[in-house]
Amino acid sequence: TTLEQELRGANERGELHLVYQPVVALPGREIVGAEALLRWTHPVLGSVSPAEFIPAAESAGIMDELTAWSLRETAGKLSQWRASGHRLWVSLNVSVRQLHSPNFAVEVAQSLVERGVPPHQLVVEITEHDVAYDVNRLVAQLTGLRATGVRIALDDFGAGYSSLGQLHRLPVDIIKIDRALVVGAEDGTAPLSDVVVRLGERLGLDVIAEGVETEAQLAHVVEAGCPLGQGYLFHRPLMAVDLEARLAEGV
Ligand code: G
Ligand code: G
Ligand code: NA
Ligand code: MN
Repeated sequence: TTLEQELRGANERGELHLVYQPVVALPGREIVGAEALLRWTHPVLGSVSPAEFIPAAESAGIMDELTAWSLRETAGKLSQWRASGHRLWVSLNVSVRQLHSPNFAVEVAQSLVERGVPPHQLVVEITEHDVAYDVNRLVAQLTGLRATGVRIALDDFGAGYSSLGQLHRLPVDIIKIDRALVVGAEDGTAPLSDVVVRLGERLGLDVIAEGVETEAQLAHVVEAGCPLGQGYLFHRPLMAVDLEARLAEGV
């Protein structure tokens, strides 16, 4: 059987779950948000990487369903965390294909309203790569989504498919500096991450340095004035209960 066949029904069998990788404020490191990441534990294959199963889910035509499930799951957690006094935001990765589905903005708004979660607590991440497709259409979709009050993050910024020339047109709130520019902070890419931080300041956008793994990389992004960070140095992607434990320690 193919991965696609195995994926059908995986959710009903309870094989999927979300993990949450915290985003911290710099330099204090308090948790202000988290990125939700899908995980699939296959009964025989074990943990399958989203890099493998997301393309399979797309071609099996079930990615919309998985995104809808992730959305409801996330809204449920946000609601639960609010009730415990934690107002962190959560971001969801969404591919352009989901974004183009006609009811997406309505589904997002409904899931949040049902759970009494203010829309600004949800962030939708699109990747810089997706900007290359059809910018006019993307701008229209993002504008509709953002009108619901949800915030938009541009992921993997600086990874190569440069959206720099389009950035001023894109209705985004947050730029995530690609890991490659952060990990290389010690060996030559430092000026590039500096520039992205300045760009964020000039455009009034929040900036997250992704993939921070070492104290030296952290020192660099802090020196550059980057307001937010994410990476193994701070936290790995966590099961919801483990995130809850860290949040409880913080209060
Ligand atoms: O978590 P990990 O590094 O293994 O993720 C690999 C890739 O899969 C990343 O690019 C990440 O953005 C993507 N990914 C993880 N969860 C989701 C999801 O729920 N939807 C989409 N579209 N991509 C995801
Ligand atoms: O493409 P995207 O940026 O959404 O990918 C997110 C993925 O990056 C997650 O699956 C997560 O596991 C991974 N990740 C998060 N922090 C780090 C880090 O510090 N180093 C590395 N190598 N990967 C990371
Ligand atoms: Na992402
Ligand atoms: Mn990312």
